[in-house]
Amino acid sequence: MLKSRLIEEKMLILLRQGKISKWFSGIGQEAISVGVTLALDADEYILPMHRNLGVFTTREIPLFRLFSQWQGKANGFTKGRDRSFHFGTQDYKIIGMISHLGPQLGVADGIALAHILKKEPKLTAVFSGDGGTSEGDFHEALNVASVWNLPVLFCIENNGYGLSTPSNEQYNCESIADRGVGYGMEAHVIEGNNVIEVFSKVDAIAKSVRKNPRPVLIEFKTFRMRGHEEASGTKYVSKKLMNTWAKKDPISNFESFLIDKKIISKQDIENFKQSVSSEIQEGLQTAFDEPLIIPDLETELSDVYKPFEYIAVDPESKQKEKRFIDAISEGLKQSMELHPDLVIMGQDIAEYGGVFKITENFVELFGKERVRNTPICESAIVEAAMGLSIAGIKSVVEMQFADFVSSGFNPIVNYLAKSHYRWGQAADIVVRMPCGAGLQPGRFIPKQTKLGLPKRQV
Ligand SMILES: Cc1ncc(C[n+]2csc(CCOP(=O)(O)OP(=O)(O)O)c2C)c(N)n1
Repeated sequence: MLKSRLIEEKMLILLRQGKISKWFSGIGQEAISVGVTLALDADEYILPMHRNLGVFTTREIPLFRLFSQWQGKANGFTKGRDRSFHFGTQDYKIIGMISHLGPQLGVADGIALAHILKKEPKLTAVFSGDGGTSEGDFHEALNVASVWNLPVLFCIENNGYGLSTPSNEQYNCESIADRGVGYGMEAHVIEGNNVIEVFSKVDAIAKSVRKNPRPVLIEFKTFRMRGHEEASGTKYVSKKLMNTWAKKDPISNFESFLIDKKIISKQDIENFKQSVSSEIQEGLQTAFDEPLIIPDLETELSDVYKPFEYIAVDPESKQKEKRFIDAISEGLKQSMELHPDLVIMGQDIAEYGGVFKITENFVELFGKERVRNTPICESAIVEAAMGLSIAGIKSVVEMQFADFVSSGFNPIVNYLAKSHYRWGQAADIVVRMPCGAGLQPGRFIPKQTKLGLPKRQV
């Protein structure tokens, strides 16, 4: 916790010196990031948000790499394309956020699904703030996790505000944990500023989830001690509230506890501060000394798509005519045979066979684990597909009708399309969407013809 705090204090100085451009402070909330990360095994994925520096330090990412990331240098994680926490790293099993907050929650579902499919006794932890729980992605992700019984810990840091909006303007229930009932999900409230409580309770939950996979909603009560980001200040927060929470500082309280119990001395704390400060100084120096990245067009463009080898399959000599729909079905079937872990997800695609019967009999052939009916939630399923890809499993997502892809717009354009460019993560996903003309169920632009009849615009 102290390491994370001291890094932040240094970043606030660098911000004033104009050496970094932005900072989202997690000061006062360190016990949650650190306690949750300690309760996870090192090979379990964790999906942090913008205030979770403690996740990165607890996973022991060398500091020069973090500083290099924020300086836009090559030892960072995004080749200088992003100077924030918007990156992931498979080496440390950390999957960073996209700016839109909520999509992380569905991605965690996909990673957890991969654990179930691979029969691994592992869980995934994902963070959100209280504000982020108002997004549709939150509802979709929790619902999917519950219906599919996925081992995800949904860790909600309730720090009182979403930017300037207080909790009572964000949601209208006593506690965010109360929503667990509605999702059919176990839920807990944990005192988020007490690292012993955070660690011991999350550790017990995690051990139980590994044995008996299920989603769990955990609300951590905490407080944001600084502005949303440094430029925005805290004018809208009363002094009284600030003072109350200042007394609950997770670090000073833990230090007092350790000193009272004679586990460490004041001198130990001083020594620890000294050694962390020099580690920070060294890391910063390394990052500052790194040369600037000179971008070139070829590298930029070649990182947009993950390179792959296209294997052309020549047509058979014995060709026969078939309906387009049967060709698609056969193609999918061949893919399911070629890739034994490929998963298809979509509405009504299992026993019912899909609205166009493309996946008829697929459940008999490949089983329900791989041919998955989904709730009606395009966003969460696209996000789950991303999670599967992160965990090394291919998927096909079927949009029941092409028009509904717009409900999955954000994760497609911002997660699937950009992850490889941002941090080298492939989105090994096919989004399949039937479209066509002639049925007139959707919108068209009526236009008067010479005959006065509307002419279809396709
Ligand atoms: C979809 C979306 N809308 C708006 C924003 C701008 N924004 C960034 S963080 C934030 C507040 C988030 O509040 P909360 O989830 O409670 O997390 P906290 O910042 O308090 O840790 C807002 C409004 C955003 N990133 N994404």
